[in-house]
Amino acid sequence: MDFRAAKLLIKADCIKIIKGNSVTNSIEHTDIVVIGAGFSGLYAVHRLRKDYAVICVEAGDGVGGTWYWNRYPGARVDIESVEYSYSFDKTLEQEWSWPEYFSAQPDLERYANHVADRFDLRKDIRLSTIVTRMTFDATIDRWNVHTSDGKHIICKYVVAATGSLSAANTPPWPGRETFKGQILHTTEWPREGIDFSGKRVGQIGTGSTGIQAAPIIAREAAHLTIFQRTPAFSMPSGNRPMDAEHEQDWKANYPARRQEMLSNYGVSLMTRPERSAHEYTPEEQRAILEKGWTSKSAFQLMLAFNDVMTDKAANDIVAEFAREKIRGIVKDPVTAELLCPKTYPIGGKRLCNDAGYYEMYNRDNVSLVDVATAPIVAFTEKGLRTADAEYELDIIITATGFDAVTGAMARIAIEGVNGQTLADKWANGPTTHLGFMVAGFPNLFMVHGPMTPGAQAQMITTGEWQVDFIGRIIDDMEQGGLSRIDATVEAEQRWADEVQSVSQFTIHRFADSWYNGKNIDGKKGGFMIYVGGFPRFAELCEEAIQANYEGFLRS
Ligand code: N01
Repeated sequence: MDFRAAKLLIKADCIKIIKGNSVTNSIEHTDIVVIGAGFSGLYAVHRLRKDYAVICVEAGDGVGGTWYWNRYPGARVDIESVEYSYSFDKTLEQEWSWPEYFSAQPDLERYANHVADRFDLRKDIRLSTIVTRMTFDATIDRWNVHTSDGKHIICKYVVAATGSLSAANTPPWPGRETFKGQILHTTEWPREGIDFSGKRVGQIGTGSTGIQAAPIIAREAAHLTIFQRTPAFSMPSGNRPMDAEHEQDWKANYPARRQEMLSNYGVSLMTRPERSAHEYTPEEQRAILEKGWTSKSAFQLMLAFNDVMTDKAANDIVAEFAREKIRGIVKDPVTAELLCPKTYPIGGKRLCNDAGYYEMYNRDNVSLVDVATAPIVAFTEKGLRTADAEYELDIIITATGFDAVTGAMARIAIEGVNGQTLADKWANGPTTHLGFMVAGFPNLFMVHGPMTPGAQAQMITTGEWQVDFIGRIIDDMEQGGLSRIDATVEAEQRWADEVQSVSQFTIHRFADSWYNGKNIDGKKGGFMIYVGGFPRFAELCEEAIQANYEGFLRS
């Protein structure tokens, strides 16, 4: 029997999977709710809508997710745009042109809007709407989804494309309301921009975001004070206008390149090293590192030797090279030394990319304040107070990152079977099966969820892969006439063991970062990113499905 014809007539035959939305007693019914219209959410709408009715709920008043919210000055991707783009439509690949190698936020947002229009996705997307609460009704295997506009949607599946870097981390210092100036978080930047001219600006945070924003703000502001807790390693981004030959080369070779990306970290065209750092003389090491530094390929430095990420001694060689670069660029030796990371390995936190970040410290209107030794304690009427001084400011920018990976999901009141909430279940750290499902929360799938490769792989391409994988699971459910899929607690434990064990082989374990939740005071849990590589991740997912849905319970 055609599976669409056989679509479920399950426990409550009034609520069957329907290929089409309906409304009864002001409750809407649909097959799938997708949360988030970022790049993965947009593709989920496109992919799943082919066979099912879909409602996508998006908090922003536009599409693009990360590239909608993060419109701070300098926001730019650190993976080549020809790669960091959708693969699902061959015509789209050919018709779209990126003006630069590493696109800036406006171009990425423009691309997201183009895709939404081109594939007519908007009709199924509800903008400016937040999912506030979700409860699973185990008697009918349906999710009740409540949204900020007072709507109640009943659906069979939820696909959460909520993003792993979407819930802002706003440090909880007292006195925020007393500050007479303006406080901005980089991920909630006003569309109309900010005029920094003549202003005394303070920026807290020197991660990827802060490092991109600061040089641009410094050019405009009267004075920029950077409050740094931990210095980051950063290398020149190598951004430049796109050249026609490079674009044509990609367009002619997309199928093979996309394949190559999936057998890698979602990126191709990186020269993979074959030899250990220890196989080279210091002079040879230096020559290789110089080449990496000027490679114009964001992370080539980390690929100088095959053991940079696994051997502390090899890593130290690269880290010292990067510190020498900082000392060579920054003229004031005290500032240069403060900017040199010494407490964790290079690559232990995600390597940053910049356009003139270190050079910026040679400007007269920029100063660096070390808030590791004298932490920020409060906002004041005039600015910020640290343990040993007060700084007068007109604008304070918090480039303080995210309650990453779990934050967006844990902030929604999600109640699974037996009334347990997801926030409670994850109170001591996230648990998932293959990063897609959480035991006790049936029919709920996550894209780029906790314990997937996340930002350790290229998010658009691997996001498409994950959406397709979820689509396959749903198709199998429908073809099999099933109503519920859940993960087992044992499978969650096995996956947690796998995630922890692969992380022990890498130097990530020596760094506190959003990868392990240690960027936020009191956040519990271990390593939240799968660093065993995307190919192995995909292989393990495939194996679970092939082994009759090992680790899943289907009924
Ligand atoms: O966030 P972060 P981000 N007092 O967590 C500091 C992606 N991304 O938004 O290191 C003082 O890295 C914090 O200090 P510390 C990319 O995956 C990509 O910059 O915790 N300081 C740190 O300096 C990236 O990894 C791109 O000691 C405080 C900063 O705030 C991820 O997003 C661009 C503090 C936060 O750095 C996150 O980057 C931008 C406190 N209480 C982002 N709390 C590209 O594609 C926090 N900090 C290029």
